[in-house]
Amino acid sequence: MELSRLETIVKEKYGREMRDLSDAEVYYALLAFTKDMLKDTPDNKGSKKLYYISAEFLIGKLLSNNLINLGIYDDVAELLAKNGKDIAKIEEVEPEPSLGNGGLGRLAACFLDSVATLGLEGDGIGLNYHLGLFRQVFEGHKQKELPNPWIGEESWLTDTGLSFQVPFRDFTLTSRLYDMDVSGYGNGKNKLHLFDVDGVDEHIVGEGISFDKDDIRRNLTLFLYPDDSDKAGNLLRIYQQYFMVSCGAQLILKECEDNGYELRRLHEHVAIQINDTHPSMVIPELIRLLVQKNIDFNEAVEIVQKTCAYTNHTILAEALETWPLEYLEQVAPQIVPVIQELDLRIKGKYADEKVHIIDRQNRVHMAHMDIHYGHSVNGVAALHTDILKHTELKPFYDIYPERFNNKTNGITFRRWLLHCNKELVRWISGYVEEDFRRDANKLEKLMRHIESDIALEKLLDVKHEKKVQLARYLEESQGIKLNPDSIFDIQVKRLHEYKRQQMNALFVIYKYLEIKAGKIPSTPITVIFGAKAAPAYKIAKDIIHLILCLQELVDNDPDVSPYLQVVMVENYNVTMAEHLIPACDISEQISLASKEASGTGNMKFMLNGAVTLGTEDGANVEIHELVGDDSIYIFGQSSAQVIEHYAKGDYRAVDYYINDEQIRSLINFIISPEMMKIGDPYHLLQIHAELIYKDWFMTLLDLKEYIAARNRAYEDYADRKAWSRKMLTNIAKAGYFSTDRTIAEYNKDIWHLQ
Ligand code: B1H
Repeated sequence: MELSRLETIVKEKYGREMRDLSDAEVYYALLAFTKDMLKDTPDNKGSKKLYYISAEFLIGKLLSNNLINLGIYDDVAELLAKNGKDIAKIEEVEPEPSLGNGGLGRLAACFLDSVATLGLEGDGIGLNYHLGLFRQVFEGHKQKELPNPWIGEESWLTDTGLSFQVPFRDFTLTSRLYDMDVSGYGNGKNKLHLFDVDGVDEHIVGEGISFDKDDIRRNLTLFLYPDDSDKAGNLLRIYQQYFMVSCGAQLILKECEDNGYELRRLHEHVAIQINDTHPSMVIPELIRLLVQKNIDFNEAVEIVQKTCAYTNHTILAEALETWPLEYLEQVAPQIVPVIQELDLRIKGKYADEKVHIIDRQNRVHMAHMDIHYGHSVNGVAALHTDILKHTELKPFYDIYPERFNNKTNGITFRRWLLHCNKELVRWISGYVEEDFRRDANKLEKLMRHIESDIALEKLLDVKHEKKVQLARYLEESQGIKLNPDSIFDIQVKRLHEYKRQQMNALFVIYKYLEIKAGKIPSTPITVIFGAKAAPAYKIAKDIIHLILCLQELVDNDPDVSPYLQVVMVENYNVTMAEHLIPACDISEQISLASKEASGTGNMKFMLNGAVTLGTEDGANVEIHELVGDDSIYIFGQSSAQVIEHYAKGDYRAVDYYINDEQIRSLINFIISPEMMKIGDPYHLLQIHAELIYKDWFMTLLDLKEYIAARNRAYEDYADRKAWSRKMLTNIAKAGYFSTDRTIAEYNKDIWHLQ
């Protein structure tokens, strides 16, 4: 069978037997073998094709994902074992592509997996960042950023030889297209198209991740989200975005023409999903290109409108892109008249300035262009879509109610269950006869076993085994020792004030002081953080500093360390998530209500039997509805209350600080002598002042309720049987959050493929 091909590759490549190869050699043989297998997998084909354009695709390592989807993982693992090789060790050799920063990019990757799995024809379009986001290291309790090169001599990328000319004001760049195959689970394949430029030069990177931002020919595809705190950074982002969409638009039109389709009928053969506003310029660019191909402007607008749809992922003001028209003029002047004309048509129709594309300051509101000139706008969880309709984008909803729709996010169960938690899969298989691998809703059948002592005990055993495995992994990879008999309480996600890692840190201080005062927890507690902070986001970096100082404080305090441990893992990424999530007991989803559009980590944790401690925000609301009050810990003010606080401006952190002795003591501990001895007084004072005088994301609003809810969860944890019922309920109800469901909905309501 096919596996003999692997043995042939090994012989040809190395002239030795597999058992005599190093793990790295075996990995590269497997890479070649899997690429070969993918070549023989049929392409998904339909009369209409999806293009998912996104600045990020956080795909993670691909070897085991592809082997699972090709249906040969077990056979390969067995063959390796026969040759004395451990597939888990071999997977470690693969560098993780660093093409995303968080949920938005990981969602795009899960989507590609489900689109392929459902047999739909749909490709991703993005950029081939050579050095990724950045690699995080800790030095002196601080985050330091380093380049994260991930493209080796041999990789999943294939040079297609295809290139396009991208005209900028001052020069033209020739792109080069690299493709990766995207396998579907037991189905055909699609592609991820990553555009690049030949001239990009990694040697221009100096100290850390600094480089000459003006040298576009050599820096264009170096990094994802280069620092945009100055004008050069803003221009570079626009260069990247325009480069991505111009290449994408040219590819789409080329494929359409190659298929013999008329460009006038583009919308019958193509659906374009605009992932947040980073690819929004695809709208004017497509119109420009269609006009160049002799289609009348009005008709071009209509065609593009019927082709494009926009997903909104956030209501945070700073993430809603508006570009000065003058900057667009400097980078790609050819699309400016198109945008101006699109805007004029809106201004002619609507007096309300809130819906204009170009505002009085001559800034272009990218989302506004997407909404007016696309046919669909979706939010990513029920609550988020409601907020878009009735608050953030209300003036647009009033004009186009039929365009607004919700698509609650999901996760691919191939990676987040089949790959990362084989022990749990084995346990599920013992209780669910139906094919839950293909239909995630079948997990619901687990509920029949909610009273089965033996099922529950075995479930606890699985969790314990995953905790032991995590402990081993962290010890080997980062030298961190964990106690697998403690509660694993985990918050991993990008660092942002609205996600409130600082509130979690205040709980750690609370627990530390409580233990110091002699109140010992019934079960020891391990609090795990993982988060990268945007390099220019000072407060986020101060929060990391605070957590790392707490880690050291607790570690070195023999009164406390037997009962409490704080760990911040370095360089949190997809691979780390795959180790952490299956081992988690309590999943921290504590964003300020209304601010987390959906969250997808919450779904991964739930699927792996963790119990959520969270606010009624994003998809937590839907998790709560599914599992019921007994299998989740909900606390804090509602999104409606929070939105009202912002409207009235009546939240004052300093009032909480003055009026509540407990809150005051927790905050003041940040600048206590013991903390100042460990940390950098400047940064500790910064975060201390921030929490008292600014606290834009209302940490103190929910702090007391948070402490109470978290303590309740810890107490409940001691009743192992009752806790395991909560775990089982979470796993059983997670089926809704499969991206197979999300993608089926996108297809039914927006794309209409096949
Ligand atoms: C999400 C972003 C994002 N929403 C701009 N918006 C960025 C916007 O550096 N930038 O320019 C980076 C990221 N990311 C996330 O999307 C939401 O916060 C999550 O709640 C959501 O689950 C995820 C996927 O929809």
